Formats: sequence, C-alpha cells, structure tokens
Amino acid sequence: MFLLLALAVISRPIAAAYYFSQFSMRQPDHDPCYDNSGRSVRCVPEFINAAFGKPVVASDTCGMRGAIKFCTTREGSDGVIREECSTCDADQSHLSHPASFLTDLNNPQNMTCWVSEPSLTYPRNVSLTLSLGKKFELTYVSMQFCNRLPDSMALYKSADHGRTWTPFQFYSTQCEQMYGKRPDVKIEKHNEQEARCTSSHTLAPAGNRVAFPFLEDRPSAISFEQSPVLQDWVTATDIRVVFSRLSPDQAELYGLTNDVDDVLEAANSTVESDGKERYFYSMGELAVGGRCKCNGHAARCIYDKNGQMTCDCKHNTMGTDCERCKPFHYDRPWARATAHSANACVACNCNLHAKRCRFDSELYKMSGDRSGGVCINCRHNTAGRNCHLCKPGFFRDPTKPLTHRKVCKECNCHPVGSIGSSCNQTSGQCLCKPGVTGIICNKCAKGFIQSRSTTTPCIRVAPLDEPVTPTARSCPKCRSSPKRLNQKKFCKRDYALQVHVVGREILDSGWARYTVIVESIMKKGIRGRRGQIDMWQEPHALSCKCPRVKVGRRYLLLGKDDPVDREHPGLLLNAKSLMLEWDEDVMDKVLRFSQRDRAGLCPTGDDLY
Ligand SMILES: *[C@@H]1O[C@H](CO)[C@@H](O)[C@H](O)[C@H]1NC(C)=O
Ligand SMILES: *[C@@H]1O[C@H](CO)[C@@H](O)[C@H](O)[C@H]1NC(C)=O
Ligand SMILES: *[C@@H]1O[C@H](CO)[C@@H](O)[C@H](O)[C@H]1NC(C)=O
Ligand SMILES: *[C@@H]1O[C@H](CO)[C@@H](O)[C@H](O)[C@H]1NC(C)=O
Ligand SMILES: [Ca+2]
Repeated sequence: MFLLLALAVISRPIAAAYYFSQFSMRQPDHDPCYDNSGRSVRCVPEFINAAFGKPVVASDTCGMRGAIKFCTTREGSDGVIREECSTCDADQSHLSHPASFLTDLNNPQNMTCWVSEPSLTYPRNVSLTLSLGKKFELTYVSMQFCNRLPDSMALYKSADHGRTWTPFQFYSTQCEQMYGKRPDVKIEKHNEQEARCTSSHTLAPAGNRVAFPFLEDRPSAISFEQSPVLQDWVTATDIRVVFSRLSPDQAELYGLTNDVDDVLEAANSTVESDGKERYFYSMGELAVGGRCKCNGHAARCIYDKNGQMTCDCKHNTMGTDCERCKPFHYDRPWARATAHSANACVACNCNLHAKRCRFDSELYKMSGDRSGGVCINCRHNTAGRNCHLCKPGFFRDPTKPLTHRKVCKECNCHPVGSIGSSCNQTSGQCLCKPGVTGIICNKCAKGFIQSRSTTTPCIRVAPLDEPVTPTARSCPKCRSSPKRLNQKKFCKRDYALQVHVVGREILDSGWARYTVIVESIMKKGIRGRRGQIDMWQEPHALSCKCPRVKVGRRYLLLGKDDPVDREHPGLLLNAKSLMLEWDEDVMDKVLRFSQRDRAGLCPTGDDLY
C-alpha cells in the first residue's frame, strides 16, 4: 500500500496531490485495530497530505520589509510570453502572499501562492520550514511552483521537532558544484539513509511541480515493515526546503547566470534595480504524503486536550506515537505491529494483588518469549512474580480463588513448638521441633510429654520400668520427696493424708492423672476427705519423677490448699507438695507432729522446708 502510493505519485503527481489534500479525523465504523473476533491486528492511520493546514515559516516573504513590486511571465493563449507585474502588500500582519498559502486548500484554478522577497542578492538561500506537529512516516514531498522551478534546492528533515536536521533530498542541475554530491547515486543496503541529489529537469519537463519519493529505489522498501533503518529514514516531524538558485531560464532572462564560475562575478555585478522585481521564488503548494506514525497501533491521529496531535493508541500502547506500553502492560516488550503480528502490549498477571509490574528480559527469554512481567508490591500477603504464592508466614486457603483478598492465611505457628514462623504453603503445616506435633506445633507427640524447656518443649517419656536418669539441668534436686520429715514441714502444709495410689494415666497434654484412695486424714485442709480422688502431676515433674509415684504404693501426702485448677481438679502435686512412702516410722512421726500442731506448738518462720 505504502509503496504503491509512492509510485502513483511519480506517474501521476498532480492527481495524487488532490487526492490527499484533506486531513481526515473521521472515526471508522469498525475499529480496524481489532479483527471480528476481537484479536489485535496491525492498524495504520489514513494516507494523507500531512502538510495540509500545518504552519510553514518562511525565512523571507514578499512585502515583509514594505510594499514591493514583483513580476511574473505568463504564456498567453496566443503563445506569446508576457510579463505581468503586481505589488506585495506592505501590511506586516496581513501579507498578501504569506507562507500559509503553501498548505491551504489547493485550488488549481485559482492557486494561492507564497512569494519570497524579490532581491538581487545572488545566489540567495530562502528557506521554508514546515512543522507537522508530530512524527509522520513520509512517502513523498511534492511542490507546485507558481513561476518556474528553481534550479537548486535542498530538503532536510527533523525527527525531533527541529532540534536536529538531516539532509533528505537535493535537487540541482549541478549536484556536485552546489551540494558536493554525485547526481542520482545508486542506493544500496549500506547507504539506505543517504540523501540523493536528483538532476533537475529530468523530472516532469512540462510541469511546474516536483515530487520526491523517499522509498523509491531503496532496497528495503519491499520489506519496509521489517526495516528499522527505512522506518527511521522516512520518519519526520518537520520538513525544511532551502532554495539556493533560480531556474536557469529565469536567471538567463534577467541577465544572471547559474554557471558556478560566473556566480561570484555576478554577485559583484551591479545589475540595474529594474531587474530586481523579477527575481524571487514562488510556490503554490507544499504537500507531504504520509501517515501519522503510530507504529501499527492506531488507526487515526487526534488532537489531545493541549492541542497536541497524538495517535489514538490501541493494543494497550500509549505515547504520541504509541511507542510504549501502557502502565501495568509489561508482560511482553513493546514492539511495532507487523502484518504478521500486532505485538499488542499485554497486562501483567498479578491475580489482582498488585497495581504495578516491570518487565524482566531474562525471565522473558526463559519463558520462550511468552511472559516477562514481574509484579511489584504484591498485597494481601501474597508473593511471587505473579503474586501467585503466599508470603512467608502465610499459606494458601484452598477454598478461595487465587484472586481473593483473603487467599493467604496466617500460619500462626506456635512460638515455642515450631521452628520459624513459616508453614507449608498448601497444607499450612508449621515446621515443628522434635517431639512436637499439631498443625501449628502446639502439642506433644505420642510418647512425648511437655517440659519447661523452650528448646525441647516436648521430651520423650521413659518407659515405666526403665530407670530414669534425668540430667541435672532439666531436673533440679527434688524437694518434694525428702528423706526425713520434721515438725516445721508438717506445720507449714495445709493437709496431711495417707493415700493409696491405685491407677495412673498420661494425658495428651503430658500431665499424669493418678487415681488415689485417701485412707486416713492427719490434717484436713480444704480438700481432705476420705475416698477416691484424682491426683495430678505436671509433665516436667513427671519426667523428672519429682516426686516418684508408683501405682500400688501407699504414701504420706502433704500439701498446701492451692487455688482450684479447673483442668486438674483434685489434689495437685507441685513444688510445695511433700510425698513420702508410707511406713511405720513415718506413721509414728506424723502422729506426733499432728498432736503438736493441734496443740498449737508449731514453730514460726516463713521457710516451707
Ligand atoms: C481567486 O481567489 C481570490 C482570493 O482567494 C478571489 O478573490 C478570486 O475571486 C478568485 N478567483 C477565481 C477566478 O476564482
Ligand atoms: C545555502 O544553502 C546551502 C544548502 O542548504 C548551504 O550549503 C549554504 O551554506 C547556504 N548558503 C548561505 C549563504 O546560507
Ligand atoms: C567583488 O567586489 C569586491 C569589492 O567591491 C572586490 O574586492 C572583489 O575582488 C570582487 N570579486 C570579484 C570576483 O570580482
Ligand atoms: C506441603 O504439603 C503438601 C501436602 O500436604 C505436600 O505434598 C508437600 O510436599 C509439602 N511441601 C513441602 C515443601 O513440604
Ligand atoms: Ca496554495
């Protein structure tokens, strides 16, 4: 399409200029950036005359220094060439032949023409600078003159709004002398960005129009979409035309010469002032055929709210030229659309847990060019490049979809029973210390009992008939089973009972529950009553055998009236308990101590022992 139009311009330049003289802002009925099934496809804005209505700045315009006469020759219907003269208006704010006439609506029956200031300075550069307002991809520049074609001119383009300029095209009867360029050089792969110099007058001999196609005879033109070099070559925001010499016949007519050797002399020569009004450039239309550059991601260009021309970007792209991906659409690298692939930008997959992401080229390569997005700041306790995992200390709730705000639940690992605060991502199982069990590591495993240690909170229960050798560190000296009993120890306790241990059970919590029969009461306390009662021993005391309690034996049990423990109702073996195996000797002592106690002969002092 691009290429065919370029060729059409060469064969039928005038027709092409009419055809593309309007800038279309019409919204297409069907968005051409998507096919019928909604898939992204390459789309391009219409081919237009990009210059139409755009501002042109002339270095020099007739009348800008005051009213001045100018004359043109015109061939009459009788074939006789006659000279017609008129005056440029002096009004500075309303020139009669302004540069805006170059890009107005072109009516060939009544052409509006820009005219430069008539002058005898020779040769004289006059420049025209056209601003397109944004990047376009150009196919040709065409110029229609109101008098004769100039002999020499140079075209420059800028792709950065006039900051830098590069030669685009030269045109001269004397390319080498004027521009130091060999005429009509062959363009090959290695010099595809070279500006050619066209020997003038080999083009359109009759017309007063010249057109320069920019892709013609450039080898990559047939594969334009795959050629960044040529895409760059035809990209412009501004075009500048610099006229350097009049047409040879015009020069000749006025006694000037284009012969380079004569130029300096001519410049010095004092041509009579009555020739001045015949020496100027005049042009009726400056047309630029091309498309608004949107890199295949927009079907039209629009004006934004700041009056800036910009692509109406689709395919999740953005920017004046759709030259980058929209925020959060960084799963694939930006690329120009081709006929083969629209290369639409793709949103990152963050499962609704992140608002930002970045592109990672390594991950993209590893995925086989499929996905390179990495989510930034995953919320809702999620983690991973797609926020598809739970962060440490949390695990996946299988009943909720991955996008749910509460998909990650806290592990809640027990601070003592677990190693670290992380748990299995799927099951929620915390990592337990040896001997510890439970999903959050809050229980001792079977065969283990609770200890006071935080490093080994559960320790193995020794089999009943196995002698216990607790270490000095974990089992301090046991004061609950003294060798001897004295009056003071007896007096400090609230109760003194003769008990017969008839059963024992170790609970999951590690506690031991003994079934005892209270056979006689030497001191009553609150709980002292005859009959069967539970007696409790906490896990650490049990493991340290402090005191050692054997089923089937009888004991003297002394203790304090501690507050009721709801979970362990009955008698509680604790640090204040005393337990001695029952025998005759103990029985004698206890009877004596209890008589003295009742008689109010207890010694005073705070020490229990
Ligand atoms: C040509 O245009 C000028 C100004 O635009 C107008 O005054 C004039 O009448 C037009 N002449 C013809 C023949 O259309
Ligand atoms: C005139 O234009 C030509 C081509 O753009 C340039 O090489 C030359 O230096 C210019 N001369 C003057 C006097 O500006
Ligand atoms: C042009 O005129 C100047 C002074 O008027 C003179 O110095 C110079 O040599 C002249 N150049 C030529 C090529 O005649
Ligand atoms: C987590 O638990 C699941 C199921 O219980 C198990 O298949 C998986 O191996 C566990 N993962 C780790 C890292 O232990
Ligand atoms: Ca015009």
